[in-house]
Amino acid sequence: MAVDYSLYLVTGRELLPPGKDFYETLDQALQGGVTVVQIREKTTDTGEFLEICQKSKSICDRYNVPLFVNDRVDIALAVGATGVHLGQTDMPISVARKLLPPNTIVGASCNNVGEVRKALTDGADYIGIGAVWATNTKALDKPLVGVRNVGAMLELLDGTSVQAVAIGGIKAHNLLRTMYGSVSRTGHPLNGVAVVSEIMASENPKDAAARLSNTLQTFRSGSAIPLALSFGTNVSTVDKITEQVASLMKHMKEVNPLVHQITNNVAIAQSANITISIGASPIMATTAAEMSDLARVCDGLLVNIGTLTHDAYAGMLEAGMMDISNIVRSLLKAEFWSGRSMNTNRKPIVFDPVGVGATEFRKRTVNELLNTWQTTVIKGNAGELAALSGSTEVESRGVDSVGAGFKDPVTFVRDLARRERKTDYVSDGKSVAILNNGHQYLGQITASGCITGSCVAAYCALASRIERSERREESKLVDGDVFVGAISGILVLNIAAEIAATRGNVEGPGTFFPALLDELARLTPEKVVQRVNIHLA
Ligand code: 3NM
Ligand code: MG
Repeated sequence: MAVDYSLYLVTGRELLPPGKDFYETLDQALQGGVTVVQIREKTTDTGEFLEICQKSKSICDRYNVPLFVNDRVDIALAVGATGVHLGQTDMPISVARKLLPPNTIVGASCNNVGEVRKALTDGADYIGIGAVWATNTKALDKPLVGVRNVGAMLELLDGTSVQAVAIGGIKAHNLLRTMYGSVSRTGHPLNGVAVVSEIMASENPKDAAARLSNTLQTFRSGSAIPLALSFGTNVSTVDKITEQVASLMKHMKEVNPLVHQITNNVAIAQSANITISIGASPIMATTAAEMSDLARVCDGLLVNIGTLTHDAYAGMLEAGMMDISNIVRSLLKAEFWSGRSMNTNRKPIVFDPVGVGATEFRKRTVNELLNTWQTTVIKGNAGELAALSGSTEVESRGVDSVGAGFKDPVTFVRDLARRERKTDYVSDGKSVAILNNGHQYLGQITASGCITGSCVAAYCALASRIERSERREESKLVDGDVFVGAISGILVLNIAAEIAATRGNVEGPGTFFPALLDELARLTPEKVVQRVNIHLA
């Protein structure tokens, strides 16, 4: 029997809300779109476990949905289950195979690449990869996998027919991140996700299942994008990009987006000043306790890890979570009710992993942040992007990238963007825009990378504000185009730098910075159109 692993319900009777009946919950979950059910009982006696499986099987049969049994090969055999799921300390796969009828599906829990290799050797039909996120449903005795580490496990399944689901803490609000973030370098996606509490603990299991099922369809259709921002951009030519950049610029001062920036001590004042100069408003708050309030009023978030402290890190985690859950929740709600064009309340997160290669603490922190929320744009120098993607091609010294850079930056950036599903400097995973404006003085002042991040965040915030306003038509933007937003931020800064550097009174980096503020404040779309130097790869 071919099993559809898309939405895999693992039962947990102990999680039912008070007064809820198990079988009714199961039935409703199936109505909502669960595609496979595993009965999991950890403390139930054999007789009762058997009875639960028999009754559950007759319900699943009505929906033509296969039933698997956790751990107990004898019970699977007794009820004629389609499959069994075996943990690492359960019966070995080879022994279970001998006992079970041929064609019984056998799944294995895997926490790391070693366990995946073993499951392949032992002949598992599918693997459950977990725990991907933190969960209270099961006491975990192994480290969290983290969404960014799922891909390396999936890659081992290339060329086999072994299926894979992720498990652990998967909820409606992190499902898109789970799916996009898990795709391997080779393009191998998850076949589905397994959940316990998101459905079992719900007052309305049918809706809970339907929400997950809809989100999976959205992922598979490729139509929606983690934040419904940017991917699938229609930008095809340099002229079109330039036109959109100019259009965004025209709106900046009147829209005046509020850009929340958690940035480093070196850059705070520069970033705030630059943000004002380009026509946006900065707020530079770092404390976790104020993040939920800020997420409501701000139009975009910049997270820059330049002088990372434990406090700032707590704020970053919290801020991103707030944003992401607002965004994804509204996306899902709208998606649920009214199809595709529901892009309300989307807020971009721009992430600047400054010096990520420099210390273990930064590496760990960045990994954790990227395992927690979905950023919209990653901005980094070559060394940072290399460290982020595990490449050793470019090295960093402290926060600076050294050497000649990537041999093939276009391919590198496109691949990274595809894997992380973010816009980059500047790629959406399809097009790569190569921006050639700028001036060497930018490299001679501190925080020029950080202020680039501020400009990118401001323009992404603007793009997402415009996209959900009545200015949309006139702006000529395609859906919430953060690809163009990112390009605009970089272009505006680099072109203002070119103009500032050639002013008569600018003699070097010291006089350059105030001139840069001046030129940013009076930069016009016309000047940008005149000087723009982009090509597409
Ligand atoms: N197995 P929830 S995590 C049953 O890591 C189970 O193998 C896990 O529950 C593993 O969806 C887990 O409520 C519990 O977080 C998942
Ligand atoms: Mg077990």
